[in-house]
Amino acid sequence: MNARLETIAADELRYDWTAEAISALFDLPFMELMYQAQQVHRQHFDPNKVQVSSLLSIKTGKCPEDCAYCPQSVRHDAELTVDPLMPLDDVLLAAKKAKSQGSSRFCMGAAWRSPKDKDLDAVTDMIKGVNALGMETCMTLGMLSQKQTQRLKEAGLDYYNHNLDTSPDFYGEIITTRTYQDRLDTLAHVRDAGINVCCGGIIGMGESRSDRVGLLQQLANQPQHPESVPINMLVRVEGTPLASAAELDQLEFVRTLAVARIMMPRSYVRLSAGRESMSDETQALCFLAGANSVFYGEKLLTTPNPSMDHDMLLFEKLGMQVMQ
Ligand code: SAM
Ligand code: DTB
Ligand code: SF4
Repeated sequence: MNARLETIAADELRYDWTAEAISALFDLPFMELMYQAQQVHRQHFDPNKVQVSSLLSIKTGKCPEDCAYCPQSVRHDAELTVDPLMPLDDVLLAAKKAKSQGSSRFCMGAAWRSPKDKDLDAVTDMIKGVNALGMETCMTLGMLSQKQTQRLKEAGLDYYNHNLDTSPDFYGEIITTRTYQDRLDTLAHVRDAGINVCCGGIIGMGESRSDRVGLLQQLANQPQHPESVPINMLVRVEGTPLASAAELDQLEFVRTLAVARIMMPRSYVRLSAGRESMSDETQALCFLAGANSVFYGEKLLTTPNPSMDHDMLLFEKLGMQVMQ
């Protein structure tokens, strides 16, 4: 076993990652990095299995926040069909369909800065209804107070998605309407309520490699590693400030996934937004780097995702099976 991997194995589940140690992983020759990531991956997961979740936007657009990447911000002029909070029956219909198509987790997203208490009455009904179908539930609703996370937990919520998005240093270039600390506070409330944490970020927003290092450092040095780590490749949406961001080298994206896998060995690392513009070959490298979860279904929240037929063919070509 190579010396660096021995260190990783011995110190498994580290929460004290330094920027230097993370940079050293990024700097490894590509083949070496992939080899190490694959070895760590195989210690904890079946390398031929992929977890799939379906996404539904339950409230779309007119968000007061100014996230530079997001088509749902009221401050940008992306083309978008604005929709108020979806009725319960429509949500359950979409969840049933997702279940029949093979998804075991149903993720519901709302374009809110944070939910109001009356919004929570409606979403707790959605959680109960989706759980009753025998599916895991995930929600992403913006910032939450401690009391609100307790309500979600009591309703049976399995996962809450709240991303850090980027490094603390680069954050101010992307969002000005809420702070990094606001995000960390919400994550602490989610964790304290006993809800599984889904937390990751976006790559390709014009950040430097040291920002990618900073993001992963923040993710891995939380009191517990997030159970699920979505790594999104920026979807450049017309009308948003990042519409013409420079395209990131896809191998740098693969490296980011590999480093995330090594740093958070037991977490599900999700190859999230951005698959629509990736070749099958790039996605195969992402799985080799240790990604073992994807969003499944033609649409993310508002932007396209690969068709289910395409994904099934890809999994078949790679000999991968969907986790039940
Ligand atoms: N409004 C809530 C919030 O921001 O917490 C929940 C929904 S928000 C759309 C969920 C996540 O989607 C964001 O944190 C961001 O990481 C991701 N996202 C949004 N737009 C994206 C884009 N154009 N490309 C990649 N990821 C994106
Ligand atoms: C996450 O990290 N990625 C998903 C999910 N969490 C909610 C959202 C991706 C959104 C991409 C842009 C859109 O479709 O609006
Ligand atoms: Fe609103 Fe979430 Fe989009 Fe930011 S990412 S503008 S908070 S919907």
